[in-house]
Amino acid sequence: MYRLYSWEHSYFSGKARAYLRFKEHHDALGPGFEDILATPELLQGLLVPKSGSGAVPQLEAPDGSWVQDSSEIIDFCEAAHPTAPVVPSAETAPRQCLAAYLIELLADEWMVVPGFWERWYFSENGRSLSHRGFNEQQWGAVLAAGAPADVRRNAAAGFFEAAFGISDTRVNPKGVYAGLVHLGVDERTEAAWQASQHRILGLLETHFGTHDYVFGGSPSLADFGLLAPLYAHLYRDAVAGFALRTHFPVVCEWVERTNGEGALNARMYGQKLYSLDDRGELVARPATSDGGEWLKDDRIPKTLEPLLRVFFDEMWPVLTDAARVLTDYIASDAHPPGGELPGKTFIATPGFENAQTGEGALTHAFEIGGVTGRRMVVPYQLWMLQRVERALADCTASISGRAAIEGFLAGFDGGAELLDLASLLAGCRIRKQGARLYSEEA
Ligand SMILES: N[C@@H](CCC(=O)N[C@@H](CS)C(=O)NCC(=O)O)C(=O)O
Repeated sequence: MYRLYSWEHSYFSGKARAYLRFKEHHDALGPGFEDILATPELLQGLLVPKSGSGAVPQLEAPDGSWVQDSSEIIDFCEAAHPTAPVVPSAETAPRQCLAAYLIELLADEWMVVPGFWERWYFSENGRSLSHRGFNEQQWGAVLAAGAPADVRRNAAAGFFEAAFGISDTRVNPKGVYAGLVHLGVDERTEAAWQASQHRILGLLETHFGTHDYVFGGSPSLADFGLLAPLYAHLYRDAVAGFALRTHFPVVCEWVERTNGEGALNARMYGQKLYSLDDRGELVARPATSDGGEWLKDDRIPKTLEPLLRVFFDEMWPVLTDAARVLTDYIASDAHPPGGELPGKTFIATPGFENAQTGEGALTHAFEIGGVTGRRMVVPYQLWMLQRVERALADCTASISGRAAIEGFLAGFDGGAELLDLASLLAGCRIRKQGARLYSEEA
């Protein structure tokens, strides 16, 4: 069997787990998978020695290979198990294919900021709305798995103090609180990040009002990507979860449907709804919208376009600037040819703190919602853009594909720039080995 090492409360674990459940549901995952709680004992005694990294999720394949990150887990399994694909075909559905990768990137590396912020903001001392107790419970479930509840909760409370300095987060940010600053969240920008999240949730509430998944009646890479912020942080965490259920109930339904567990009301892939015929016999039909399938003829629903517009409005300018900063860094004396680059999403990578914090060589000014801030460059995002570049090459390989993509991208300010990803990435190509990133030698 595959073994997924994960945590319930982990952003990227929710994405990988829901994907694996979908494949398993379709009998498309060979021997299937076991979801294994990645306790500290397993992290230190197994994951770090085997893969060199203690990040979750990680997948151990039946052949003994170890795979991370979540995008590679999906790529690895899609290559090994092509039945019930989650990426629309580059040949027959190029627009849906490209959109899937862009939405994955937006969800993984842009929506992560406000999702991460909500978890830790509402765990700080003195918040009138606080889910600190819930957060201790969910972390304790990993840190002291199987111990009595009070021991679990105390283990997390002690960890939050030791690792994150939770009683002094604003003056002396440590751990996750330092990570938020590295990602460009501070008292000036936090409302703008939250507004970005609300903008996206509002768009999704409308979209999922008509279509049960991003491209119709069956999930795709785009849905699993969106589940990363939406499941562990925005649906499960108590303060964000209350707000989500109250203001975005249709998005909540989609979370249950995409997570693929306990979703009878929400309906999910493979489920049937029944009517009665003249003789009172059950007559089945697909329970999800659009006949239970992706929309035909490479159709991008109108309600999805504004979500892609968020990508081009908010994230694309930051990515293009980050590519330039990384290009300069790689060309500088600070970086040996082919040398290692920072690899973490949530926080400056140990060893790169000088470059990724303050005014360091791997930081840059950015704007969100009209407010400017400063944040670290995350080379992993440029690695994800290389994925987009590969998809784009496949999607535009035919004359008709190229025409479809050019027409599609012309609908977004800055969209046409994506066609020239090769120039943008020329000086900052990245080689990924497990969790570690290196510059590609020219
Ligand atoms: N980009 C990665 C991120 C993995 C990641 O950052 N995981 C977090 C939890 S959601 C983690 O394990 N952080 C602790 C660490 O990096 O040591 C993915 O797609 O899987």
